[in-house]
Amino acid sequence: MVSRRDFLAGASAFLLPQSSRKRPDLKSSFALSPIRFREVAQRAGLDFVLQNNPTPRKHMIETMPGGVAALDYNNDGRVDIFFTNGASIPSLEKDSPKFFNRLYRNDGGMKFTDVTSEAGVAGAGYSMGTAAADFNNDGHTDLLVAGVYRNILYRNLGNGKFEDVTEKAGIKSDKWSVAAGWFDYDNDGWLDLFVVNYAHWTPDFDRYCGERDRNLRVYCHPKYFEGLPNTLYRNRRDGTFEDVTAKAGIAGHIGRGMSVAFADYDNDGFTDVFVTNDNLPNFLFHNRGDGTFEEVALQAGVALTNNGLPVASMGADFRDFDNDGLCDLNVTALAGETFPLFQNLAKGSFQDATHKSRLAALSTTRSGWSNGFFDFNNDGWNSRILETVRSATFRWKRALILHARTAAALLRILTTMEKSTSSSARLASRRNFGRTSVPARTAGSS
Ligand SMILES: [Ca+2]
Ligand SMILES: [Ca+2]
Ligand SMILES: [Ca+2]
Ligand SMILES: [Ca+2]
Repeated sequence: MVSRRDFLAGASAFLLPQSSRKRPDLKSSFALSPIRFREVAQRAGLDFVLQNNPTPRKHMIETMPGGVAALDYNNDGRVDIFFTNGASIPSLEKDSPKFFNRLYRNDGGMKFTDVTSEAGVAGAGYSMGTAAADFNNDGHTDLLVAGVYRNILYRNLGNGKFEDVTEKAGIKSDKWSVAAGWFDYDNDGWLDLFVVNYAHWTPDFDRYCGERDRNLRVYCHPKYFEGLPNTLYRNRRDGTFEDVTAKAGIAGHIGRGMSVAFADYDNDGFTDVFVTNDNLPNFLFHNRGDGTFEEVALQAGVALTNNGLPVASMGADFRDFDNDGLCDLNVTALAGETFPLFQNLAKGSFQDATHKSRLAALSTTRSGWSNGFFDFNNDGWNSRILETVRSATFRWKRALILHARTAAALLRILTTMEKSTSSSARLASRRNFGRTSVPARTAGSS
């Protein structure tokens, strides 16, 4: 492990004149094993295909799904996979099995079985994100599905089946929700629920965007959609929730939320909340520890990139990529905007390290949704995986970006990766990491 100072010296070494350049420590990089993935989804029985149901009217919701959660719903020690799915438009009903959300049971040996029907989680409505966690502390992982005017809370009954307890729990479905996450904001040992809302939209929204003369209709820019506040539910510990959005200081902040990530970035013992906003400044809700939050993204340096402009922020991960004990932030955005990396400098402030880390150059041609820091080669340093989509064609593509100990090692690895990514870096599943999946008890803090 090296300090942040050492990392910064290494990361910026190639920008410095030779005389002041530190000799990079290459030992760890030589020991790195190659990272290889094989696509096994079909063979494993993971045949889910997302039905976002694109229409000629180019409804904004069509661009937003889907979500995925990795959870062990039957407590057999094997991680199962849940996918969310779209619906018919304008009815927003799952009027065909092709629109069902899907739960795949992991049977071991890289084989999965579709158990959607028997588990009772086919769902309703146009679903977007999902978040899995044991909200009632009974040892069985429950599921929250966020969607367009339809959020669903499933209680895991412990016998392979789920019960829809949305109404009983007091979870409202009066907004277009895109994502959600579970975290314990009041440290009472019971998980509370944060729901990310996007914007006002109804199937009647029919603004024409594009060029009528050429009959070229495109999805409207987010600026035409009035944003929404997010929602915070406090767990009452009796199976019901209290909407504390206003009381906690969340309601006054209007954004176009895309995803949420949690971490105690200032190490004060209370979990804080980061929300990406589409073409609006991001939110960092600092947990005051008294049941309320203050929005501090601008002063912390994570609302905008260094050029002072908001970007189409989508996925977020809030973890410590440089192993200095402080949680950092990475965000995905559209091609030309880069995937901003905000490095935690302690005392509540971050610096935009997107260019310094070379992530700017690597990400500027890509559009990304999901992202996460993971240590793929077990060297103690988080590599980074991005699920990227070419904005023009919506063809899914994935990229791996390694974080290495020094600039020299980083450059060497990146050169190799750039050559090999397209041919050999294949993920184990079709949608391995969802931007809205929060399978951990407190996501982003590990
Ligand atoms: Ca399992
Ligand atoms: Ca439970
Ligand atoms: Ca709680
Ligand atoms: Ca905190």
